[in-house]
Amino acid sequence: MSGTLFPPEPRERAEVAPGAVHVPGWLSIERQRELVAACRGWARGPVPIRHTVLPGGGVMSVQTVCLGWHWKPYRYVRTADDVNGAAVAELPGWLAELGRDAVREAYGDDGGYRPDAALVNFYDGAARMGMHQDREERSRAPVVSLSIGDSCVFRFGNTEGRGRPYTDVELLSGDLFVFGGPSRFAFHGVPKVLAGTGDPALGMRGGRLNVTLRETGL
Ligand code: MD3
Ligand code: FE
Repeated sequence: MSGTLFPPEPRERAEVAPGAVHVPGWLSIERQRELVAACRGWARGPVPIRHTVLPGGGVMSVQTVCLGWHWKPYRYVRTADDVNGAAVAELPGWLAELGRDAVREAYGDDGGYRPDAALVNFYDGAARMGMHQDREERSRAPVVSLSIGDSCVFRFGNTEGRGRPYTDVELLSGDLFVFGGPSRFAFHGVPKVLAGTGDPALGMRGGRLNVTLRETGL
């Protein structure tokens, strides 16, 4: 009974800003299920998924686990001394390859993209991510973002500050977003997760996963 009278609008590929390319529905449902299973494994360890504690004492509502390099505020390290002291898991070759495919899909050329770090973020229905820049990487290579599970509102801002102008884009399960060129240092955040919108076939029991791939240049 779903979607017959009011089928969803087809969502089209869009360059939201120079270098910021949104490709709706890039990941097949099978790929998404594989990523969910892989994220379950990474969440268990060697460094368990956790709420990052910020230097000022704040605790992020998002839960994060890293591969390749561990991100702690505000640098990349090989051992998670802010969690359990363990060495971070390697970035699997298949995931780096998926990142290269993603850049080729967005730009038509992979530009020699060789990601060496992944951040996996889990959002429950109440989690948010405030407006920030990603500037701990020493490479200017693009960031690849893959969304799985519940939809969210993604806020893509400007390079000057956290405020307007910004564009709100809905990210659905399977969407790809690549941020390169002049968009690489734009402020961005996730003001809202649309709880309960994920396909039950993903086997997630709610929430949103976001996997980002980066070249640290380290
Ligand atoms: C634009 N994650 O992990 S993904 C992050 O959905 C992060 O979990 C959000 O922001 C999430 O740092 C947003 C989209 C994204 C990721 C990195 C970017 C957009 C970006 C880096 C530069 C510009
Ligand atoms: Fe970010």
